Amino acid sequence: MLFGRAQKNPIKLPAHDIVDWKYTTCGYCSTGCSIEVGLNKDGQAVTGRGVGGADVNQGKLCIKGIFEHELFHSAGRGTVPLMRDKTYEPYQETNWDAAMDKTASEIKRIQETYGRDSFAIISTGQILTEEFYTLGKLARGCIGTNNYDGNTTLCMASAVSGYKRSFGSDGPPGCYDDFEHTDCLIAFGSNLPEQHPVIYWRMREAREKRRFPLIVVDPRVTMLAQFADMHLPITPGTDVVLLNALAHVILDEGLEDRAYIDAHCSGAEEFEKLVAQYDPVTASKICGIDEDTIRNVARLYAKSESAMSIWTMGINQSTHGSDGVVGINSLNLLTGNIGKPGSTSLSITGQCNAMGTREWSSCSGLPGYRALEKEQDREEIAKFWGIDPEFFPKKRGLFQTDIFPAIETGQIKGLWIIGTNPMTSMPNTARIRKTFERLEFCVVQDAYRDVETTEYANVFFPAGLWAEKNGVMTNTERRVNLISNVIDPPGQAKSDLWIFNEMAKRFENGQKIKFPETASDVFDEMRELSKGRFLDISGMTHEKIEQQRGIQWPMTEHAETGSPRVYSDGKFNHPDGKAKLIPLPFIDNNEVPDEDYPFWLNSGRVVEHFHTRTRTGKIGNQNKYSPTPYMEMNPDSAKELGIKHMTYARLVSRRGDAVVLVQLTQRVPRNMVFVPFHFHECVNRVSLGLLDPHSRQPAFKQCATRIEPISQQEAAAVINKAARTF
Ligand SMILES: Nc1nc2c(c(=O)[nH]1)N[C@H]1C(S)=C(S)[C@@H](COP(=O)(O)OP(=O)(O)OC[C@H]3O[C@@H](n4cnc5c(=O)[nH]c(N)nc54)[C@H](O)[C@@H]3O)O[C@H]1N2
Ligand SMILES: Nc1nc2c(c(=O)[nH]1)N[C@H]1C(S)=C(S)[C@@H](COP(=O)(O)OP(=O)(O)OC[C@H]3O[C@@H](n4cnc5c(=O)[nH]c(N)nc54)[C@H](O)[C@@H]3O)O[C@H]1N2
Ligand code: SF4
Ligand SMILES: [Mo]
Repeated sequence: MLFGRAQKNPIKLPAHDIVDWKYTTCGYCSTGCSIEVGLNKDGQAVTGRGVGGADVNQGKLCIKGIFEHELFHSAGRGTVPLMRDKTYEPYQETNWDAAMDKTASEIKRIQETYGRDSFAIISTGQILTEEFYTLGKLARGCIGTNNYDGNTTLCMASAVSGYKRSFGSDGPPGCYDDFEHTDCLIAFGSNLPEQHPVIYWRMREAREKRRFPLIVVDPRVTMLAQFADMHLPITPGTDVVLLNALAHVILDEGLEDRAYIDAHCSGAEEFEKLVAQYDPVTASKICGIDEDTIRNVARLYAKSESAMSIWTMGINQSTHGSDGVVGINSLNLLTGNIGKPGSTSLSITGQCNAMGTREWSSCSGLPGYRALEKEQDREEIAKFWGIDPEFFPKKRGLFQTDIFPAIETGQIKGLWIIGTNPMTSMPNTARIRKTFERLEFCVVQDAYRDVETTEYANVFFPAGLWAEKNGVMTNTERRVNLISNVIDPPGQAKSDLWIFNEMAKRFENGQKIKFPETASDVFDEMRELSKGRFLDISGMTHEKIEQQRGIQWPMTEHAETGSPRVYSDGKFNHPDGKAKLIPLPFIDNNEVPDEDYPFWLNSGRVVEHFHTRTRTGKIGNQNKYSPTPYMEMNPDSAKELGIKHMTYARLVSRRGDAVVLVQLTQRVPRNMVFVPFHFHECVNRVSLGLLDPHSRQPAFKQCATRIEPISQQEAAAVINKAARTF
């Protein structure tokens, strides 16, 4: 007879008869969890599990990783190349040669008619590093357009810009192991438990062993804020003011690490002069955090033996995004908290391979953190690729957020979109829609046929995704990990690497430059180009990476393994070897709530979904848990407007409107609503996205909105229309 749990709710694991487990790395967020996909005797991927011996996740996975193998059979995949002359015509199925020839001839026609930069390329943070490097060769070396960028401008551009300004180079200095050593952690605008669940688990494990204080700076009471010792509900867009005030207190009370500043930083005098203006009383009136809390946090941070800061989109997606990153870096420089165990300024990256594109795609320059602005870098790469250095522009072209306005004004006439869905993810999508209508030619390369951008494309290239391909990705802590080709892409879909290689053959320089067919041969080129550089990967091979379950750069040629931290010697990448303390005057340039639009509109993510839901929208449990566009709203403000829990309401801004289901919660203050951005025709119809002057990243998280009650019947009609076919 069975008793207790065994009788009540026996757990039965489905029997899958796995004959082979294949090693790979998760393709959603930047945590970089190692996964094994289980194949049955028919070679079908039927299950997945975390890899026990992997440093990053030690066997754990979040809901997205657990069900990732279901992607191989998900609805809406592209399986055949498609083509049409006019975007109002239906697509015709075609073959690769015809689709490629058409695209190459349109690129050439547009470039010959309007100039080389009139054809733009926008890529992603979600293909493999070898693919990024190859795309860079194609875009910079063969097609030769300078208007080549990626969706990382919506995501990591502020972190990149801030790291470059402070330290002289991109590249996050710390690692997850820092949680094991730190005595104090501040998280700025980062909701780890939902967005990086396994990094959160690492942090929580460390905190259970040694109870270090956790301070969360976020205008919402996020899940992370609920677990924090202190929550600082900052006024949106004012983190720079808080950071200036923290620096003010540290300097005013003599808590800074003067020896570190003297030895390793430049610009201290100007910096000190500026932060002198941001006393806690003045700052509290702007950033909404009371003066004593500012003082307490400053003292706690500066007096801790080791302290670290992490941040994500609450900082990057702001008109002060780059400044926010610089401010966080300065807080850590000021207190000597860089490059030591438990001491770091660590940007939590977003997409699985946002780091790979930063390092190797040539979007913002040339491969291996080289710059177009440097003659030596141009010459090195031209020589390595076997082309004339004069083929390269001498400074970078437009960012993604400037490419769209350039289409609007007719400067750009053709566009190739790879692995990104701006129809849903860009701010003010009504404007993006009109912009797409102005293009003479558009090609979309995506794993999914039903991605919204195909509405405006002339050609569609069906791509393989994730473990249908072979190559590496770099995670938040600079760990390069392997994705292996568990199964092949469906139908005629091909890896992005194959597509770039085939396209290169159609350009003159494509005959001169070598385009290796296998990812490991491409990786060999990258290793060669990385030798002696900050991001040295010359000691890595695909085999070593798999054996070690990911390796952190730098790893020099004869090294046994990688390096957990950079800047440990206090030597930075500016020409004088020092880090810069940069003064950050604050200018209030946001759209702020007023009488007509009385709420802050904040947006972000939920744990179940990834971005524009091309993937997670098709996976049973994930879509079941979060099936519809919704908005977090404070019960007090809802009561004033006569809006009830779980009814629909209309969100209105100066740009447009959207209909959402209302979730009443104290998680947001009375003057704010929060909407996940995963749903098409939703929050980005309303958002503004003012740009950061340094990084050109949009301030997705701040604009003003009004909430209106709506007839429930009308609302249901709007929601049904916006919903995809799945
Ligand atoms: N489940 C899931 N995980 C993901 C993703 C996903 O789509 N789904 N996407 C991945 C990607 S690409 C990214 S970039 C990351 C994003 O990861 P996160 O940045 O952690 O997620 P978000 O929800 O975009 O925003 C984080 C927080 O910023 C806060 N915020 C808003 N304005 C401000 C402000 O002015 N100051 C401060 N300090 N905070 C503010 C918001 O209230 C929100 O709670 O997640 C990655 N992981
Ligand atoms: N309001 C608001 N808007 C936001 C944000 C926000 O917080 N608020 N966050 C911004 C941020 S941080 C980000 S990163 C962006 C993300 O925005 P997008 O990049 O537009 O979002 P995704 O849905 O991830 O789009 C990736 C596309 O790549 C495809 N894909 C996946 N794997 C592969 C592959 O291997 N090859 C190819 N060719 N295609 C592939 C997917 O099917 C999908 O269509 O959104 C931004 N937009
Ligand atoms: S935490 Fe990120 S990398 Fe890990 S399983 Fe989840 S989505 Fe994948
Ligand atoms: Mo992102």
